[in-house]
Amino acid sequence: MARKKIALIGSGMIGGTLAHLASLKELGDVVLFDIADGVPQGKGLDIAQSGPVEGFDVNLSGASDYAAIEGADVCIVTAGVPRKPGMSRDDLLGINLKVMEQVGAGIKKYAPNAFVICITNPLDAMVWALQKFSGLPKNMVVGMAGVLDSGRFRHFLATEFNVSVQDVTAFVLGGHGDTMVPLARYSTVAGIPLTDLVKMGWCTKERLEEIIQRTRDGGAEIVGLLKTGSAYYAPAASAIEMAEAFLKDKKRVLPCAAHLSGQYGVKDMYVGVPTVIGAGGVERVIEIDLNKQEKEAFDKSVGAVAGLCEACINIAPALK
Ligand code: A3D
Repeated sequence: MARKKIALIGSGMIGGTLAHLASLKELGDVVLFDIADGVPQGKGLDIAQSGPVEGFDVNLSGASDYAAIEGADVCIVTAGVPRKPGMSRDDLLGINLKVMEQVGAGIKKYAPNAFVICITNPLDAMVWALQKFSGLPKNMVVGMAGVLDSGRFRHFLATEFNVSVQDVTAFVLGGHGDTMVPLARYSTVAGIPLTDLVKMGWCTKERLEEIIQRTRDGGAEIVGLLKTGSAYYAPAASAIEMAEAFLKDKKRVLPCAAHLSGQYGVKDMYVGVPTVIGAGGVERVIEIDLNKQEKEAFDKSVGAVAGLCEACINIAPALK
């Protein structure tokens, strides 16, 4: 059986980390693509030279011609620009929308059967535009945000409670932005909901609120520290988890920016919801019960994403 092919469109900080992780896990052969000629080739060669040391058999190549992604099984898109301190994700919209148009055309021509994971920000609007530009089936185009946001929430909770990250599950809904909705009721330590842990005295309601706010600001905290760009290790690890779920048909239950066609009362938008990812791409969108307060927070987040999609349509009317 031939190896799978993973195309990384954008070979910057996240793209390079994706190539490294995909190689370490032997998920398939890796093609790095970027408009900055030399960067994908250089990173590919560097990682390939770690192969004999790490013991992985993966062909790594770099290119600045879309023909190189031909027949890819998975495309992970990070092409575009990241945030600098003081910028919101939404400030990136104009530049990155044009990038999505080029990337969509490249994928449509050379990798129409791929499972496409978009990471470029502002995430929910970019993945929506990328699906339209590429014309790929909606279940085969998905955005990475929820795995990262819930990973941040899980890390903060595990540290707070002094328990293993393995035993903490967390649930984050909505858009990948300041309005994201971490759900305490559906987040647990070994199955015990956070709301019960508060009752059991593990932490106060106020402290939990602080952790939730830190989760919402998780990306900005790292941008503020790095000063030259945004997070890349955890975003790359999160996208690899999604790619692996598809390639190995694992049917993982993962929060992703998925296309909604009426679920949660949302039509033709990408918003963070729990999904099942397997060989069929997004095989199911899981609709959970939200209480009044959660629904209000979710709807507010959806409203923010809708505003970004409108802004995209103003720039590229063909998206309508
Ligand atoms: P960076 O290291 O700048 O890499 C981006 C790469 O894209 C660069 O190498 C560019 O040369 C390349 N590029 C620019 N335009 C094009 C184009 N038209 N075609 C092909 N390649 C192009 O950024 P990064 O890797 O740190 O971040 C990439 C994106 O991910 C940014 O938009 C970030 O905002 C976003 N991001 C999203 C999350 C989420 O959780 C959704 C987290 C972190 C970063």
